[in-house]
Amino acid sequence: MNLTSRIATYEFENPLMNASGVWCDDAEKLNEMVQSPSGSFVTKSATPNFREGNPSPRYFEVPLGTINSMGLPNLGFDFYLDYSIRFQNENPGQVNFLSIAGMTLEENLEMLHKINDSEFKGITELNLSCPNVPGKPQVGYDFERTKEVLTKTFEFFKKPIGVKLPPYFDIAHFDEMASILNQFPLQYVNCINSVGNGLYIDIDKEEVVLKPKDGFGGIGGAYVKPTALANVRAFYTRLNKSISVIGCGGVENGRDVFEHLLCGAQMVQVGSQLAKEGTGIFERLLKELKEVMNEKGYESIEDFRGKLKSI
Ligand code: IRO
Repeated sequence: MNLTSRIATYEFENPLMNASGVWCDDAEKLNEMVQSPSGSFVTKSATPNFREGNPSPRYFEVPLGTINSMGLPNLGFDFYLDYSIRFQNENPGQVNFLSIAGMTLEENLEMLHKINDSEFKGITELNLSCPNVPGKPQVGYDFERTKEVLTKTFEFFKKPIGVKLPPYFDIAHFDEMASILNQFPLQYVNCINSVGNGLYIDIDKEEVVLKPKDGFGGIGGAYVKPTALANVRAFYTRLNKSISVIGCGGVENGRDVFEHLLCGAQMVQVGSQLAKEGTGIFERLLKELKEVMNEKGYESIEDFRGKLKSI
């Protein structure tokens, strides 16, 4: 069975990856991602310098998913760039995704210049949708600002790049964002980041479960799958064919992976369930995806990718 997937000029053995932020913040976890059978991996969104992030508790697991308000804790951009260059040099022909999330436009441009001038051959992911830094709204909900960030980026940036988007909930917003994205030579868009600023509460204690922001945090897992699929489908049907879609949200089993692919995703990322289960999940998901494909008589992803039917 052929699970080959492509983004830009790169080919991956299968479409599975971690979602940025999950199992990718330090060398130990990144090494586990490299060892796993996932098709690729993405690093934790980086800022130019080390960040402690928000106070704990800042992550909480519930049966239907997770809530987090990590606040962009990371080892600093240089660590993730160096790790990625070492990975590509030690694994010829393989590349990873390098995620950046500057606190300002200037910080993003500073990191993009460093990537442009480096030996990095992989794909950059510009995170426009972190919901958890107090006082910093998600760029992806500000259409004009998004256009400005992309305009400034493509004035000089020459390497493959995609954007991580927040979920949208209105057809007018799908239309407007897609028409902006279509003006730029992006390689992909990644739908979706966590559903921002949800609230999970402990009924016995009558209190919130996270310390930052009075308990408000990004929701992931089964709660968000229909929203994730809608965003993948909406952008797949609106974007230029040169812009791929990466699907992220609510993947717990092989059927969920199949659904993202059916909506048009090229790669499928796993966040909440990877955090709960560890990198062993990739072997299970690959086995389950092959079982679904087998039942349906499909031999390669291209047999069904994007072919969701309307009624
Ligand atoms: O709080 C985080 O670090 C975080 C980020 I940058 C993001 O993009 N999405 C998320 O759910 N959490």
